[in-house]
Amino acid sequence: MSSLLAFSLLLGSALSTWANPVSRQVSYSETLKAAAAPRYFGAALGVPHLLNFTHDPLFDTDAVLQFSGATPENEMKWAYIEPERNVFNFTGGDIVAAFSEANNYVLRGHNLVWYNELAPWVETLTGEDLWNATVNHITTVMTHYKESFNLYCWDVVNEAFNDDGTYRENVWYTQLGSDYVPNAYAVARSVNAPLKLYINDYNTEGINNKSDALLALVQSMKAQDLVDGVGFQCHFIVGELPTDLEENFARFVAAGVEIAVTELDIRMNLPPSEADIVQQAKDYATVMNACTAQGAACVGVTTWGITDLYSWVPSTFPGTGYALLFDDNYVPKSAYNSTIYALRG
Ligand code: 9MR
Repeated sequence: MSSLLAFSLLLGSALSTWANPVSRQVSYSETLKAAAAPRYFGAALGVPHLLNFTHDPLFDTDAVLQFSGATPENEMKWAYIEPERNVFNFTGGDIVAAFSEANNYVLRGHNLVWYNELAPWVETLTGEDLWNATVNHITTVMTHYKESFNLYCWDVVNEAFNDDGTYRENVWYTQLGSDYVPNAYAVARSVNAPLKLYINDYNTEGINNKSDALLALVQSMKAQDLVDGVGFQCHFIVGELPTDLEENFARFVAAGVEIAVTELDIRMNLPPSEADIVQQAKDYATVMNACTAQGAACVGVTTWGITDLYSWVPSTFPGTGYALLFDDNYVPKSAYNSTIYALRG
């Protein structure tokens, strides 16, 4: 059997399992998605994770039923989707999108223009050639997903700024100057006008030089009808949340855009201490409260994964983890209860 056929069969059986979740091992009296409604409550999902769902004896389909949103953790990034110039591979992104549709999730497109996980060939381009390749990428990817799936939004430019509020010196900034940002949004708008266009970043959750720069850019792009939403990633350390989260979210809402918490996790040193577990529950509630305080303008929350088992945190920050709402065995934590409590108001 060809590996492609084997993969298709695996995908086929996986999709039918996802569409008809049957093996319920834990029953919850409440769900994140019910508490969050009318907002969505999403999770980053990766293909390795999704494929494990059907084989992993620990997998509990009720975890899937906790959520109402998804972001592909990596599968729609440039390096995966256009690894060679004009050679597009939508396989991974389509798996996440199909899973998302089968479960009626709100699906966020992530992302179109990012310095990281960028196909190496892009970094060799200059001037107009780089811009043409970027227009082709945005247009082809957005057109594919417009025709095949029902996305809620796209992160068009991801992580454009340095912490001091200057532009990050990625290949686009170096070659094309800061206009690459609004120009990329203009292309995205021309491909799919009704779709929400987001700008997404980290360390912009509190009021600081970086969020000041982001706000100024958002105000300018909003005046040109180029941007609809701002994603606050919220990769936090327990006990170290910005104290002005709510105030900062509010100034973006005042600029006329919607906002979303897009990549939430709150890490701690391992093994977790009782004090950190309690603090984490408070911190998750703080994030929920900062969102709900914005009313309808905060449209949803996404955690960067479901279970700690598949979190990016331990490999990136060795010695830390326990950052999500479900532990390695899909057991919900104190933070799960505090999240629901806060969302319920
Ligand atoms: O969780 C993602 C990890 O698996 C990847 O190796 C990494 C690089 O592509 O990206 C991680 O997700 C990032 C997200 O796409 C953008 N914001 C920061 C996230 C954590 O690094």
